[in-house]
Amino acid sequence: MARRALIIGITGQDGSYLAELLLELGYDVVGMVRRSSTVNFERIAHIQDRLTLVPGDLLDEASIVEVLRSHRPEEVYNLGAQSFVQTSWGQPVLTGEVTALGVTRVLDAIRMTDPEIRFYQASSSEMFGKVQQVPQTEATPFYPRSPYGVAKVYGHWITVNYRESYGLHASSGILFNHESPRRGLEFVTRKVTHGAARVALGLVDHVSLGNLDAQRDWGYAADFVWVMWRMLQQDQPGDYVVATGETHSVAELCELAFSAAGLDWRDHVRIDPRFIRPAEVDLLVGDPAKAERELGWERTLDFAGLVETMVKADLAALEAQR
Ligand code: NAP
Ligand code: F7E
Repeated sequence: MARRALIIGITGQDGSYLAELLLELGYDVVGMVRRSSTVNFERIAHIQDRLTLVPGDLLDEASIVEVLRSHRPEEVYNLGAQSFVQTSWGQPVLTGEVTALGVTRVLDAIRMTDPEIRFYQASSSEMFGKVQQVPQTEATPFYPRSPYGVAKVYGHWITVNYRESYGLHASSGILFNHESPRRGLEFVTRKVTHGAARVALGLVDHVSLGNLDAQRDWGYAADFVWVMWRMLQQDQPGDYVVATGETHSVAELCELAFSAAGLDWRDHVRIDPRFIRPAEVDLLVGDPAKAERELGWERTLDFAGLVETMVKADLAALEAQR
């Protein structure tokens, strides 16, 4: 009989890639989706008829219990979150309810319905924030710099705590930034690749950004979902840094993206203080040695290839709309 997995956050960037992967691996894939007044299944439309989509919300524990009782998954991937760092200053309590306490609601629902379920928590390099070590490893102390980062630290530690308190097979992937043509338009990579494509097509003449000096360890989202699945196939649960080991600035991102669209970024990027954050994470670069050794982690696309892929996808999509 096919194994069954539940993805919380299936409508998001990572949820859509993970759903594709698990279908390829022969799983029955159940996705928990929250109610909204309009359908937002764009990222999973191409596989929707192969998925079982069920209602539920990280703010409502009974709905999670009901999903677990009715669908009996063997693996649960919690990718659901208020995931945009900038929004977390404007909506800090909501971010805490969804991104932090939401994890406890899922873990508690697992503990009460079926403690044999294997659990994946989407932890984040934002937990390292004002970095205490370069590069960051599983042993680097956390120093989050936003309400989002603080909420993710809570989610991470409650996952460790339920593992140690109740013996759950609960793992935490400390994933560094990962991007794709399916990335939300508000995140800097997609904002820049989509912006460069729009400038190239004459739709706008510039993109407004904040801090161009911030450095990130950017990888390709489709590579990262494989490692989530690998964590749940281990005999023992654990915590893993997943990163490329390379860092690049927002300015370098702009240079590559605009050049892939045949443009010079200096002519089309403006600084707008609205996009400067109250507290910044200046530099992230991860050391993925443990994930490489124990999970066989490797990336398939380097940074330049990723940016070029995203620009080409944005150009093609915008041209198709004309
Ligand atoms: P994303 O595109 O923003 O997707 C977030 C998902 O969470 C969406 O499906 C969203 O549903 C869902 N969600 C939001 N609030 C919810 C609620 N109250 N109840 C149930 N579901 C809710 O994020 P992503 O980039 O795929 O990231 C996946 C996870 O990894 C997130 O937890 C994120 O914080 C974490 N993470 C991401 C990165 C990265 O670089 N991408 C790195 C480290 C960690 P709607 O579609 O209805 O909004
Ligand atoms: O910002 C700078 C900004 O919003 C990256 C989420 O997936 O990864 C993501 O969080 C950097 C920051 O991602 C703009 O100040 C400059 O330094 O793309 P971002 P993030 O904050 O790193 C982590 C790992 C997660 O877990 C999160 O869920 O780019 N930046 N100018 C800008 N950023 C944005 N968004 N917009 C700008 O105009």
